[in-house]
Amino acid sequence: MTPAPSIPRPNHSRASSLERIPTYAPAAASAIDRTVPEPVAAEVLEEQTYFETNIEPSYLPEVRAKLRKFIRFHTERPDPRRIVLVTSGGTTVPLENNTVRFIDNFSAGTRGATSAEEFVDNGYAVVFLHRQFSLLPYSRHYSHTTNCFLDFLAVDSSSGQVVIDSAYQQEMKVVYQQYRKAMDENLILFVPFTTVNQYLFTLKLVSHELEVGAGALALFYLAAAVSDFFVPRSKISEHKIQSGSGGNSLVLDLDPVPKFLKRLVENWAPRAMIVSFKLETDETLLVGKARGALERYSHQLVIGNLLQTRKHTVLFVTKNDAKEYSITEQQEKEGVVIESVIVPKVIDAHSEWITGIQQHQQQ
Ligand code: 9Z3
Repeated sequence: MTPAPSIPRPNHSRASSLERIPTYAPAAASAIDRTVPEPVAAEVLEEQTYFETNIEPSYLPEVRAKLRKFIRFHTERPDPRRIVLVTSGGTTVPLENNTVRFIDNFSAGTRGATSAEEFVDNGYAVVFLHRQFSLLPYSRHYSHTTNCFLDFLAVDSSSGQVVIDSAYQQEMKVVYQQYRKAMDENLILFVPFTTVNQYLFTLKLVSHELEVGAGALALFYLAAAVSDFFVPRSKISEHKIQSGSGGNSLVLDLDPVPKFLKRLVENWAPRAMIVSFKLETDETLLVGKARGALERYSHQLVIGNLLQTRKHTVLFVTKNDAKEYSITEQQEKEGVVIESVIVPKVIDAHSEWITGIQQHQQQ
């Protein structure tokens, strides 16, 4: 995607105030470091237990109906479109049923939202399964406190009307036109989640619908930061945990979230190409962990990234290969995003995957 030209923001904007302090990226010493081995993949029994004992979100039938319509719209045309499921943002783990408190993670949804734009730019339709209120394709340029949209406005002295500041006209025009085209051509279906339970139920639903409706034309691009531990329905407190109830401490007893990737690959969407992301903070662990995930879940590609460098460097790990891709500091300053490198490479792999499946079907 052609990056919108980046224009230096004036000093008086909110973007240059304390809001720019990256409180979302804590000091490395306090960041996660998962040296423990990869948990085992969930099998059929874990799947049954999970989906029978945890509650299905009530809005799921509505998602199913919209999704079917969207998939049909893109596949039942003379030149069927490929469809990518992009998952984006972090899942929460509620500590109470009437949720006051929950566990969250750092993910802002930048990877997912930016990648969705790149996929649209390359002719894909996108099911954007995202954490509600995290970054969205296109509007990400003007949302959240680090890029407050009010800073892009000005009052026109002759008409007295609020207008886009002349310094940002060109940049905003490019983004707006891309946004308008994507919306007018029905290229993105926005599907929200907040909790890890909502995410898992919706992922299973979308997988099934894409398998049936799109087969190998479907691509899974799993960039969401999914919680590793949660409070299952059998253990969750109904009401707000009282501050005095546990004496001087609150002890949380969390269960591991089942790893459904193997079920997705083997059973939910066996004809689709599956790409997962692997996040680490220790560089020395990244290749081994990514390879471990690939072997355990037997999908096609793991994109490894480090918390500290994820905006400019990623590692593509396949069965026989590990290849690093980066953008330079200068490119980053000029507004080039690493997703403009990642997405075309993933699309090439998807093309090969489709050819492979077609050849297999002809045999
Ligand atoms: C990623 O690794 C994403 O690239 C990020 C993007 C979450 C780092 P942001 O939203 O960050 O742009 O701020 N996603 C996968 C993270 C993850 O939890 N993967 C699981 C794991 O590493 C496997 S599914 O075990």
